[in-house]
Amino acid sequence: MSQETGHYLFYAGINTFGGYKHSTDLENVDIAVMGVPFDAGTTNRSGAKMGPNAVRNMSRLVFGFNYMWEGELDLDEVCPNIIDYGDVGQAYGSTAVNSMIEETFNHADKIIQSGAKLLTIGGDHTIPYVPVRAVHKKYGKVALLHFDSHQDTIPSNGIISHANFAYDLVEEGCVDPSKSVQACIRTPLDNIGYNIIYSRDVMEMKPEELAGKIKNIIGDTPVYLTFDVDSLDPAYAPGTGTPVVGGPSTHYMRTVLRNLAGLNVVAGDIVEVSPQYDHADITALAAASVAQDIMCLMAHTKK
Ligand SMILES: [Mn+2]
Repeated sequence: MSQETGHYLFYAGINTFGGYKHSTDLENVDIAVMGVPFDAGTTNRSGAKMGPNAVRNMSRLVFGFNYMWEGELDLDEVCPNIIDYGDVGQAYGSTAVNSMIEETFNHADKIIQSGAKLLTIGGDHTIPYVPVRAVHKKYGKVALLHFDSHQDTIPSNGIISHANFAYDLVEEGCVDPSKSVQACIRTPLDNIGYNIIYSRDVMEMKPEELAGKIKNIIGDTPVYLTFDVDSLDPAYAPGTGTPVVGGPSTHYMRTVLRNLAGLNVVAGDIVEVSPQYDHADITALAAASVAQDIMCLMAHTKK
């Protein structure tokens, strides 16, 4: 007796993101998914370097279906050439941050210049330094759409951690904060000019309303979307280094993303999954699901 198996059985075969082929050939690629297994920037509990493979593993359970976008967009039809680019930027020791940034930039730049959309799987929140610089090089000043419980706007003053990119990238001129949104914030710092939507206000809004506010602010500016998994309440994403209670559910945020269709998302990431603190892969599953939504937002611009 033979059975039809293959990619429908997520536990079998070599692990690639979503079951897409592993390749670094960028010819006619629609979306490249790249892992950056790096967490030397964490200020509290480390472990996010184990994130890319944990998210890859659960992604194969997720990508057999696409319920959130049914009737709106068929990802594989709009984007027939999606690749798992593999991992880059792994580094340790006293030069880890600079090594990660240098190596990862070469790959991110190549992917963005090829015309492909780039989705990076972290890794900690140091990672956006790299793809945001790469998209700035191609598109000029971009809007940052930043879902997080933290603002990450502490000036690095040269000592780069996962808490600085949203400040430094404005200072560098890569991000226009007046066109950008930080949402789900619940550890307030000084505001350096971003449109901030605090978590307590998010929790009072329907997801459609939050998406509408975001679209009004960003308009048609090219967007870099960074999704810290700790934007979700720890009940839905316990496997992360710096959890903060008081955030939305995974379904709520997926509905927000679904309602952001039309934004010009040129690249994005999902970061801060730390499988060591996870339970039953709940956080990796959430991250893989959100990754699918971000890819659909990217695909939507090609429709
Ligand atoms: Mn965070």
